[in-house]
Amino acid sequence: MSDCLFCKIRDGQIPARVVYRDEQCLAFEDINPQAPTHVLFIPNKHIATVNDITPEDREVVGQLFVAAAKLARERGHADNGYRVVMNTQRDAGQTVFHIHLHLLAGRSLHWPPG
Ligand code: DGP
Repeated sequence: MSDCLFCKIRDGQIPARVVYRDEQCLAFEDINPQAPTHVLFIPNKHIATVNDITPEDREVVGQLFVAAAKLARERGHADNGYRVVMNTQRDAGQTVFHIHLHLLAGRSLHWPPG
């Protein structure tokens, strides 16, 4: 997947402000933050959309949530709250086709999102 932007960030070919890394996933600051905390959690494995997640991806997808909750706790967002969201395909606004869990926090978040 040499054309994938997030694979290039994973491989260090494109710079990003990395805030977390483990054997299964990587997290970095969103380039266009929509909240005081806006971090993207990606699996190291290239998975294009939620539609492409298979049963064998259960662990790595679960790890995205474990890592996001850990960072949210570390940044003091656990009590006030935060949002984790994975946009899927065009109508949801997915623009990068390597799944990523958005962690948004640090302000009051509206529901439903636009
Ligand atoms: P989505 O719309 O759900 O596909 O979110 C893609 C996010 O990726 C969007 O919030 C902006 C972010 N993004 C796009 N290009 C870059 C980049 O080169 N670096 C970083 N750090 N984030 C990016």
